[in-house]
Amino acid sequence: MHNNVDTLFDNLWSNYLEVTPSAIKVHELLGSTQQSDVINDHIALRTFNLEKVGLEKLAAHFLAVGYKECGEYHFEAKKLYAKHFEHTDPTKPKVFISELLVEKCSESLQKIVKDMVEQIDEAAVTADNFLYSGTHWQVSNETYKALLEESEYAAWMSAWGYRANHFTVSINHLANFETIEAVNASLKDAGFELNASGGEIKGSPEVLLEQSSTLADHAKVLFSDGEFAIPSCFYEFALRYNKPDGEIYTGFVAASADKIFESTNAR
Ligand code: OOG
Ligand code: NI
Repeated sequence: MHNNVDTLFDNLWSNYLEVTPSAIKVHELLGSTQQSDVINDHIALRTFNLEKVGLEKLAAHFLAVGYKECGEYHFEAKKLYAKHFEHTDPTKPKVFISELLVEKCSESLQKIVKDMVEQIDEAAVTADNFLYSGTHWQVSNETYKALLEESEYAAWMSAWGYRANHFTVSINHLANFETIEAVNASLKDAGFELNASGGEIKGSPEVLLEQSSTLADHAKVLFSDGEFAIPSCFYEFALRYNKPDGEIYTGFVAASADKIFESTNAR
């Protein structure tokens, strides 16, 4: 396990950039040419709720570097469960980890996912690099497409595995933008496509969090039956509001998160 939180995020970031080249353009556009100028509100990771690789196995890597569990979320229709984690240092990104509730899925999906997870070496799960280790299996594009029919989340996992599926710019910390509307307008002017599921802006000042996101980049995956470009990872934007007690809201909003998941859907 990592003992340094910054090294962990640096490694997650470079791994994310490998399949999300537009993230560099996003930073340039929002007034930065250096990664360190943009404060990330949070990152997100995905997994399956199987014993070997469940949410808690991913969380252990963050607990080891000073994170605490802070909230939980249910997504009935997508068959997902999630928790979020915060560091004692509030300038460190929050972490959102979800897992697919495999037993709620079809027999055929269960078999594919169990076959994938069986191929992971038990020791790999606690190794330093697990959270940015990608896939530990190879599926065919046929299998990917079959998963896509039932669960976009499962299909994404089969192709990309363990990596940050997005980073999130904290709009609160941007020097040149005050509103999420202004951020979205600037992204669209620059040619980015936004995730419009549930509207371009998810949430509101009333729920203390507004979010938007780009549609995932496309990147090539070497499947067992050939190379195909499919949706990889995306960038999110978050603006947080103060609670009545004057403290900033640090949680997530399930109804909004439900739509953010769709940022990896095919265009
Ligand atoms: C996570 C989606 C939820 C948020 O900020 O609400 C989320 C995912 O796509 O894995 O990131
Ligand atoms: Ni997010």
